[in-house]
Amino acid sequence: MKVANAVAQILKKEGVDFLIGYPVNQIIEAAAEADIRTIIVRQERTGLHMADAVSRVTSGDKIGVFAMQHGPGAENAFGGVAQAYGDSVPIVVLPGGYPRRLTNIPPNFNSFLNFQRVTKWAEQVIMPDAAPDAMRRAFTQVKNGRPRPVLVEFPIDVLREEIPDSFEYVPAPRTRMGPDPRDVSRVAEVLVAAQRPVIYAGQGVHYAKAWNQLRELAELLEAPVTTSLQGKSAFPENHPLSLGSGGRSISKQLHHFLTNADLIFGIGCSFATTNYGVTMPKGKKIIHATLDPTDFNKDLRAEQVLAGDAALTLEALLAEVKDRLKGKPRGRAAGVTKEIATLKAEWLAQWMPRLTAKSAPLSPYRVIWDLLHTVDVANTIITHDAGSPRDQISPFWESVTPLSYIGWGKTTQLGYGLGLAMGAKLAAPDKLCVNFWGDAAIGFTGMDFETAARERIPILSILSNNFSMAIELKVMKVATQKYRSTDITGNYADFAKALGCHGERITEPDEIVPAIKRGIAKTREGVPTLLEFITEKAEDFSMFS
Ligand SMILES: Cc1ncc(C[n+]2csc(CCOP(=O)(O)OP(=O)(O)O)c2C)c(N)n1
Ligand SMILES: [Mg+2]
Repeated sequence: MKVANAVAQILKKEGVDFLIGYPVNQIIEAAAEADIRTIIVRQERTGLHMADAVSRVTSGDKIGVFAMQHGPGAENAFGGVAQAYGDSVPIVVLPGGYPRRLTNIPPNFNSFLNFQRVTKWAEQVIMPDAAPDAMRRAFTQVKNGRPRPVLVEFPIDVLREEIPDSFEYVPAPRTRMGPDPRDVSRVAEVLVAAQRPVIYAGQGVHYAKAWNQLRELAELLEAPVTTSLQGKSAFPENHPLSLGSGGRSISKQLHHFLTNADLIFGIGCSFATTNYGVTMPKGKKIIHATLDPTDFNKDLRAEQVLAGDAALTLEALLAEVKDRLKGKPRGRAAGVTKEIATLKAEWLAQWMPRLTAKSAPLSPYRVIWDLLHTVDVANTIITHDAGSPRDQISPFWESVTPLSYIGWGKTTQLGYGLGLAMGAKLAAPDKLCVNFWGDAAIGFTGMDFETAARERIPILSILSNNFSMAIELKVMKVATQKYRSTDITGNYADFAKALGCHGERITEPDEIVPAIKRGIAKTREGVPTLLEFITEKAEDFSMFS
């Protein structure tokens, strides 16, 4: 058979249900021949974002796969792969390549060379017979160790060549690595001794599905829990020990507890320095438990480190901590949860005028608050976008079930949220999948509403249209005043309708909830929906420094 068909057979063996792609790449045609649903997007970036969400919302059980053509397709895909790399998402990227005789000659774009720094594994297949081995290596890398994109470039002439039908392929294994037991007991000692510990959970908890173990450890230690944006929803945010998630904007209770912590225990997180994560206060004792030792002592010095899968690490710690506590809790829970509840009530009271504002243009906070109280939160998967929408929604959206919030922002590509919501809907069709974004964000990837309509991927898109790049107002004062440089415009409800979706423009506060209900009903009928809320250029965020 042809190499392209062999690759499709391998994808099938690896459990790939759909191949997201953009022509021309012979693997797309071969996948369709092998009964793998092919989903064609309107630009490579969105397709990669969709593949990304497939991996995220399944904890990597299903690996998102994307195929594109050599040259322009590969070049245009760069952003999507870089975003997945930045946020550590395991996807398989299958670019075509120039024919072998041209592949290393400028100016031809060579994916093997150019994607090295945004993948954990990149290979170019130069011999037809090497295709199964290359795919085995790629899937082994993507299913093990730190989640990150892998890439296999297939020159177009290779894809057309034959390999024996009898080629062998066994799906790549998956394994977990656990921490050194000596480190575990040292860390347990420190955790038990801490007076005001805070647990900081990252997305490693999602990939390890270690939600129950995290909760058990928190309850055992009577310690409050926060998460990174990527880890949001790893701990129920309505739990009395929850401080809500970190991000650029955060809750008052999180700020208070971090400031007063004597120990911060990071599990499944990178502690990477970022504008879009909570900054750990200086001088705190840090314990860092994560899968990839390259994150240790990188941005923060850690007192102790534990290398391993989050589930294995938490299970080992649970046993050691239980041993030390001997069934006698320290009796801190009542005090800690009361302190959290008091601060949370104060914080929400302070924000309530914004969350329930009756003004028009609408307060974006009111839109978020009404959305939160209209959808079935436990059965919704929501994601933000770059810009103000992220910082408006992330502290106030109370996630109650694992993987119900796709948080991101190690890099912050405007327009990422649409593909994430679409990929989430593909992987979890019974969930309401929502993206919350601004009018600059829709400018990047909005055309893929046509993909949502054509492919029947009924997401609910919540747009905050303030006719502005509001988050830039502070840093573009002169350009705005002289040249209106932060102004943008559009009628996005009409735009969505023109592409075959349901679209509504909402201007009045009383109309918010009815419109959301109509939108949800439309998604149930299989129609993607865009609700365009006309909002104020809000510049207030729940920030503390
Ligand atoms: C691809 C890309 N380019 C530039 C930026 C920088 N950036 C972040 S937010 C933003 C404007 C956001 O405007 P909008 O989506 O309308 O949200 P608003 O702040 O107005 O609510 C810009 C330019 C980015 N995040 N991504
Ligand atoms: Mg805007």
